Amino acid sequence: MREAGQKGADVADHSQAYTLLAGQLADGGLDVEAIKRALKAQRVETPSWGYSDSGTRFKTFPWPGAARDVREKLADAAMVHKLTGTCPSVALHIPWDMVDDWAELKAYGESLGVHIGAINPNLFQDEVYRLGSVCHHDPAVRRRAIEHMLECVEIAGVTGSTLLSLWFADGTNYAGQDSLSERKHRLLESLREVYAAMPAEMRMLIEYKFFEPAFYQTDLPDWGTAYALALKLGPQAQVLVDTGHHAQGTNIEQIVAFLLDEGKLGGFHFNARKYADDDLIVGTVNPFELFLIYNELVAASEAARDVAYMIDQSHNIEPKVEAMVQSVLNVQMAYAHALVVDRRALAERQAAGDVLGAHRVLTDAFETDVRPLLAQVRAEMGLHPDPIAALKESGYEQKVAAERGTATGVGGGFPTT
Ligand code: RM4
Ligand code: MN
Ligand code: MN
Repeated sequence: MREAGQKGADVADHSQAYTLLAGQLADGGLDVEAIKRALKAQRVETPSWGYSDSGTRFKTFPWPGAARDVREKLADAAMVHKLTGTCPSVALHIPWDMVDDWAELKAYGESLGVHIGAINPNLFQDEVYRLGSVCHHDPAVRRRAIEHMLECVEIAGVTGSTLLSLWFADGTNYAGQDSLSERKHRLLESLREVYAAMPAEMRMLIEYKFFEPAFYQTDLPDWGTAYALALKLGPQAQVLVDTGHHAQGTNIEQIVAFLLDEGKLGGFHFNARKYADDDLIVGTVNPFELFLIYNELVAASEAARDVAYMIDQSHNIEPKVEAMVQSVLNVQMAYAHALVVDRRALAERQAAGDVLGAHRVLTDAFETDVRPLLAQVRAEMGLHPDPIAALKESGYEQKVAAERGTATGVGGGFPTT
């Protein structure tokens, strides 16, 4: 029996709907074959940390079959890639995913059909980082942070990763706690040393976040700060936009447009921030915003060629593999909507000063039901037109639940006594 709400992606009826849609798009002057080629070439990297048990400072609810180590995370990521055809790489977090033999892990991933993507150093969980890492007043702590990043550059060399993805928890909680300008100098000086150690093909992605864990001041609070740093460091340094790291109401697509135009948009961390910053599935609350971001990326064309698309989510109350597949589908949906924007009409309406006419070109695209197009693309890629249904039919979740079991005593960040 067909589940309610799944009709648009139904295997049996998508071809008819696709034929109708393809005709309409072609009549509107769009090249449907080119749109399908673009969708088939879309890539989204999934994060190792999205497959394991994670929670909040209140509670971590263990999920049956959640990945317990990096090999199981790679296996889950490979399953997501098998279902979507879009996710051949996996971001790692060091030391969460630390192994002795990186060449062996790389080969293991490849045997499953995935490769290792961005390397994310962890600069916030060691005891010494209580007052920060690269901005810390003590040079010995900064040294430790720098050495860890250099170690990550080396790991990336062995795994074949070309992205060093940096997020710092650095900041202060009280006015006067530390010198704001000195912290700025320490940050730049530390990053310069890491930048100098990177091979030519590697890029440093600098992530910003406007609050948390420090609440008075954050050393990298916004895109402008990250951009200024990237400019000083050089062409291999770029900005990473995490969609969850802005104040409510921020116009993220404008930031995207600016950075793209300056050649400084390195990549994305996709998620939805209704929760706090990066725990909810991208596109679940604000699909229009995600569409507008993709609209800028499609409009930028070649200038968006090297942008890295990554998911940064920690799933707390939902099935992890299904959550990741859903995230990828939402990103594909945003891209498909952006690809059906009538760009000629948009330019015409803009040139005519037609405020609402131009706006309607965008809403027309956003309101187009592109599900038959995506189903057709998947069918042409040899995939199930409905990856969620395929996941459920595969029995994968039951299989890993039986094999891996359910963790006990995962707790949460608050003391229990
Ligand atoms: C941060 C940021 C980083 C992520 C950490 C765990 O808020 O989004 O990208 O790695 O959380
Ligand atoms: Mn992030
Ligand atoms: Mn975050």
